[in-house]
Amino acid sequence: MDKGNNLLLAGKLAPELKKWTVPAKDVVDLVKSPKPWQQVAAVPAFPAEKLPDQLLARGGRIVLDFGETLVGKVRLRLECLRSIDSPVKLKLLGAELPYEAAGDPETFESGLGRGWLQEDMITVCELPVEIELPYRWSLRYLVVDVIAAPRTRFSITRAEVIAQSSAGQELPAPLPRWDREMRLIDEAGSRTLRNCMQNFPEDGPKRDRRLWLGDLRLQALVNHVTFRRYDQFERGIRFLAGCTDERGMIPAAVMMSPEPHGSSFILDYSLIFSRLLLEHCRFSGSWELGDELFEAAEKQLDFFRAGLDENLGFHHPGGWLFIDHCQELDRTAPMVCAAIWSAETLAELAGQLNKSVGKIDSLKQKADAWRKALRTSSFDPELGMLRSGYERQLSWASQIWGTLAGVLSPEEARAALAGLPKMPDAIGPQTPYLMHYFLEACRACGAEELLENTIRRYWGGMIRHGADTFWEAYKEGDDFYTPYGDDPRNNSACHAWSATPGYFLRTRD
Ligand code: RAM
Repeated sequence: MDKGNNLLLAGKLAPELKKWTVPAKDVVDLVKSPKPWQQVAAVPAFPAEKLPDQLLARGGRIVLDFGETLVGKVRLRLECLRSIDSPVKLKLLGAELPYEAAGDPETFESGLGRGWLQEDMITVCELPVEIELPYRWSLRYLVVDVIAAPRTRFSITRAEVIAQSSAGQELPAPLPRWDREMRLIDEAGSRTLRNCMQNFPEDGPKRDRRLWLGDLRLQALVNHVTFRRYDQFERGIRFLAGCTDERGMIPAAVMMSPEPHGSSFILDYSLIFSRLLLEHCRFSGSWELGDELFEAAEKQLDFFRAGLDENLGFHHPGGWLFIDHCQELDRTAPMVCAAIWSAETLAELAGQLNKSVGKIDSLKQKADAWRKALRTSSFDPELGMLRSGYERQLSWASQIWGTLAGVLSPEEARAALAGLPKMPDAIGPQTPYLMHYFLEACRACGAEELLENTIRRYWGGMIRHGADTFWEAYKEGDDFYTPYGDDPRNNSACHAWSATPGYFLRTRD
C-alpha cells in the first residue's frame, strides 16, 4: 500500500464547504433551577428582531439563541446613534448547551484544556461596524458581555452565524413511518452528522475536531441513509490508510496539521477498519478501494494476535484499548469479540473481492477458533452471559460485542441484552458510542422492539433534555458526567458517534 498516494488522493477529495446564514432567533435568559438538564434552562425573553431596541451599556449582557446548533462564524453588527467617545469591548462565549453558556470560563480548571471553550474578546473603535470572527465555533447560544462601552448607549442590530458544512444546510426529509418523537430523534442525528461534516468528517466540531476511526465508521452508517457523500468517507479512509505507522497499524485518529499524521493508536479502532471498508464498498458500490486496502485491513489482526497466549487467551498487548470511556471496564472479552467480528468481516470482504477460497477459509477458521476459546473461558451458563478477564467481570460491553461476534447465540443474545438493564452490578455504558453498539447488537440478534425502546429512552432522553444534536457523553440520570476530569464543559454536545439512531430507523424492514 502506497501511503503517499493515499494522502494524495485524500487531498484531491477536499470538499467545497457550503455556507448559509442563520440569524439569531431569540434573546434568552439563562435560568438556574434544579429541574432542567444540568440545572440551567435557556428561557426565551424576546425575539431577536427586537435586538436593535436593546440599548447596551457597560455591564450589559445579551444571550442569543440561534434556534439550532450550528457550526460556523459569528457575525455581529453594532450601531450607535451618535459617534462614540471610547471603544466598545465585548466578551463573547459560544456554547452548545445552556450550562456551558451559564458558566464562567475563569473557573474552568480541569479536563482537556480551557482552549476548547469558545471564548473571545473583541474591541471596536468606531460604530457602526460589522465584525465576523475569523474562526468557526460550534454553538447554539452566544453570550455577549459588555466589558467596556462609550457614554452613548449602543445596540447589536444584527447577529448571525455564517453556518457551514460539506453536506449543505438541508436535512433529509422526515421519516413517514415514524411518529413525532422518532422524527425528532432522526432529525437531531442528521443535524449532528451535518455539523460534523467539515473539511473532513470530524468527531465533534467543538472538540476534538479530529478524524477518529471509530467515529468515522458510525458516521458512514448515517451518511448512507442521509447525505450520501461517499466521497468524504473515501477521503477519511484514505487519510487513515495514509497515516499507518511503520508496523502497518492504522491509527485511531488523524491530525491534519502541519501535515496529516496518525496521533493515537487504539487496537479496537484498528480492527474496526475492516468493517468501515466493507461497508463503504457496499454503500458506495465501488469495490476498488476494498481491493486496494484489503491487506492493510487484514494486517490489523496481527496486532490483536500479539496479545494471544497458546490457549488463545487474550492479554493486554500494551497500547490503548478503548471500547468505551470507562476506567473500570475489563476489555478482555469485548476485544476478542472485536477481533472475531473483524475476521468475519474480512472473510466477507474477501468473498466480495473474489479472493481465494483458502484466504476466506483461513479468516473464518481464525474467527471460529477465537470464538470457541472465548466461549469456553468466559461464558457463564447460569446467567447466559459472557464474563470478562481474570475477575470475570460482567458488563454491557461483553454482551454487546459477544452478540456481534456470535459468541452468544441469537436467543442467548436477546435474553442477555434484555436482561442488562435489570443488572445494576453489570458495568454499564458511559457514552453513546457503546450505546450505538447496543443498537447494532439488537439488530444483529433480531431484538427490534428492544432497539426501538432503547432509541426512545436513551436518545429520546437527550431530546427531552433539550438536545437538537446528540452528545459525546450521556449517562442517564448523571447531568454532570464527563470522561475528562470533573467539568462537563469539555464534553462535546454535537458528536459524530452518537448520530446513529436514524440509521436504524431508516433501514428498518
Ligand atoms: C474522545 C473523542 C473521540 C473518540 C475518542 C476515542 O477523544 O470522543 O470521538 O473517538 O475519544
